[in-house]
Amino acid sequence: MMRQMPDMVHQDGNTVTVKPGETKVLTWEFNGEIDVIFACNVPGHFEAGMFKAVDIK
Ligand SMILES: [Cu+2]
Repeated sequence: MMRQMPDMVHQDGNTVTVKPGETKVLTWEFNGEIDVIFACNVPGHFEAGMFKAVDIK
């Protein structure tokens, strides 16, 4: 879906879109133990390895 809409901008509270060199803060809060994978949603970036799995204890 992201490949079909490459200019889509995400600003919904759970995602941010930043330009090269730009910095923004995104805060997520979790309750309890959970495994989370966060990733870039630019087309092709997840497949290129731009993601991180976190085991929250
Ligand atoms: Cu990316």
